[in-house]
Amino acid sequence: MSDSEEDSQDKQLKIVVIGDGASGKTSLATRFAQEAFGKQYKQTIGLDFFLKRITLPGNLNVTLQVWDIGGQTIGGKMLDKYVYGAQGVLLVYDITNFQSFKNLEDWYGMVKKANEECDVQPVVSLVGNKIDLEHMRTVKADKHQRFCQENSLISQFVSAKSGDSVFLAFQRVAAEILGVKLNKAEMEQSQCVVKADIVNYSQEPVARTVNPPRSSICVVQ
Ligand code: G3D
Ligand code: MG
Repeated sequence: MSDSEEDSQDKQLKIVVIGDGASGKTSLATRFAQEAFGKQYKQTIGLDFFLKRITLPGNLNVTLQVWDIGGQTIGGKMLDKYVYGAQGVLLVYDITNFQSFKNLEDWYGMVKKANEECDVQPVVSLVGNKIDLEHMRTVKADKHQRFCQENSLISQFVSAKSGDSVFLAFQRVAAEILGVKLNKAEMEQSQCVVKADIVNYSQEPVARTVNPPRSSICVVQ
């Protein structure tokens, strides 16, 4: 089988990163996309999603369509359109900001509501970000764990700044969606980077569109 034939068989999964402003969503997405932290991605106004290909055990190539909700807040007009049809959701909070954790109940409620007509609810992971600031933690780990247990969420702690467990956070969600089991060695397996698409909407995306048209392309490496 040729490379192009293999490419065309890639599964594509929509993963949405949501949570309070300043919890680190953009930093997390940047880190995952570019293995970098900071500036570059922030300057890209109107980014809706990028694509990144990863390989799961069994040589299963998966392309993740990662959506960053930008500056939208709960109750935002377009939010349900971003979240609709997501197979995976990263619910992100800042471990040094208790309010960002508290607000996750609302964010999670919104996710469930936006997908209530879908046959399958998305795989959801609770992501405590900024673990490089452990000394400033205000959200106790047992509160995090309880929220996970009560709602059957995948529990993860990451640092977008240091890069700690960021790749794993996305990989675990993709694996769970596809029913693939990861062992420790596999979790550390190398990743393959593909092109990222940057989409700018001049108006609202059409409701219930998972693959909107692309207006420009940038290469993530
Ligand atoms: P958002 O997209 O959720 O709104 P951002 O959040 O990614 O813009 O991040 C908000 C601030 O938190 C940024 O700081 C960013 O650098 C910082 N940040 C994000 N992730 C981490 C992390 O893992 N550790 C630490 N220490 N800081 C993080 P500024 O100062 O640029 O506003
Ligand atoms: Mg942001």
